[in-house]
Amino acid sequence: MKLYHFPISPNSRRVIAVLHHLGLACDLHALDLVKGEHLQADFLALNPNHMIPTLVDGDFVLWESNAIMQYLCSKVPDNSLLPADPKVHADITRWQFWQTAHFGRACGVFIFENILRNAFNLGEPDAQELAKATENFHRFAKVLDGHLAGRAWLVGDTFTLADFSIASFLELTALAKYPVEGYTEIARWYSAIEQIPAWQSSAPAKIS
Ligand SMILES: N[C@@H](CCC(=O)N[C@@H](CS)C(=O)NCC(=O)O)C(=O)O
Repeated sequence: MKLYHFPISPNSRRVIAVLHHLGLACDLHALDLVKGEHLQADFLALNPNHMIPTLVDGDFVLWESNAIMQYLCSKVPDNSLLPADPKVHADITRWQFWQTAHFGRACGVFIFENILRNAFNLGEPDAQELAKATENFHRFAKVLDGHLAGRAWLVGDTFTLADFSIASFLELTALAKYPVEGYTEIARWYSAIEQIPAWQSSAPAKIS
């Protein structure tokens, strides 16, 4: 297998954490998004959205990080990241969809305004966009914090794809400046994620 990724991308990191946890061999191929390597014709043929992560497994090409994570789990029977029990499976999938549709979108505005604008020379952060994103962030962070109260992990009694999917955006908290103050359950849970060996080994070499 070959995974196209970008080292500081949260969407890439969660896929790499799954590869590490499951012990799956995969060639990691970093694309430099700043240089526009994802806009080259050979990559566009794999993913016309020009987005990483993108997985190639023989003649099968898969994009969308949460779908890739589930596909990787399907290669390892009885894994704890995505148990086969239909209700547990659906619960994990629910949190992954929630991340893509809601929490990740709120975080994405902070990433764009406070990190990418600077990296791509796109001018100062847009205060109006950040104000809307702040409202949205609180709306969904409250849901996450409330769900985590009294629970070690999002679903069941061990970490799953749900935890990796949502935690991946929180690694950028300091740089993206998410308004996380007061969300004590999220902070406690994220500290536990940071102790997971596959999470640690999937960290990009340096984020600054
Ligand atoms: N929903 C997608 C999002 C992927 C995504 O946003 N990738 C970004 C990097 S984190 C990207 O490749 N952006 C390049 C572009 O949009 O041209 C997923 O979960 O895989």
